[in-house]
Amino acid sequence: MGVRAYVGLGSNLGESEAILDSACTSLHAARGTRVLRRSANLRSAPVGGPAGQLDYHNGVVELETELQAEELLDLLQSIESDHGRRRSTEQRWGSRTLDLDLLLYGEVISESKRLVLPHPRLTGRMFVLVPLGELQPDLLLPHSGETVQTHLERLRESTSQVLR
Ligand code: A4P
Ligand code: MG
Repeated sequence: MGVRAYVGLGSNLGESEAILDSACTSLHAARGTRVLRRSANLRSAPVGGPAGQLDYHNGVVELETELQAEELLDLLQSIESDHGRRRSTEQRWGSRTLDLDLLLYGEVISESKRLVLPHPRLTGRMFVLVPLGELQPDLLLPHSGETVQTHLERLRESTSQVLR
């Protein structure tokens, strides 16, 4: 039995829906990793970053993986670059063809330079909590001990983030 992990998918450049589909296919085909479930895609206004960006398409997948967390991050970054992501020429939070964020890797908490788990902005983002809550509303987040649903309800009361 592998580790259960959750990956956030995002795109706001190019054929975003087709890119997210293709990224899921690549994840499922990768050694030691399979996609168990995928949320519906949702569209949302960009959070942060330069003005004038197009809306994002976002979703979340649930994986079972035999990879170590850092190996899974390597896989996510190689799938991003296969889909035209060019980190070196980007502005922070600028438009991108594909962003794959490792949201949760089992119950691991990590603060290493390269990998922070759970993902540091997970609980502040509607475009992550809504699709994650569709898959696993009762999942306990290891750093807070609270469920996805609880975080989602709290964020709904305080945020101005726009979902379409
Ligand atoms: N890194 C550390 N922890 C992780 C993790 N858990 N998962 C490091 C993935 N990467 C992690 O990421 C920068 C570095 O974070 C990596 O080298 C890795 O070692 P990146 O993907 O190169 O750059 P980024 O995605 O631009 O940076 P960042 O700060 O991770 O941005 P976010 O948080 O991913 O936000 N608005 C909407 N509506 N929808 C979106 O999807 N996305 C962003 C990007 C901003 N606004 C958005 C959306
Ligand atoms: Mg990212």
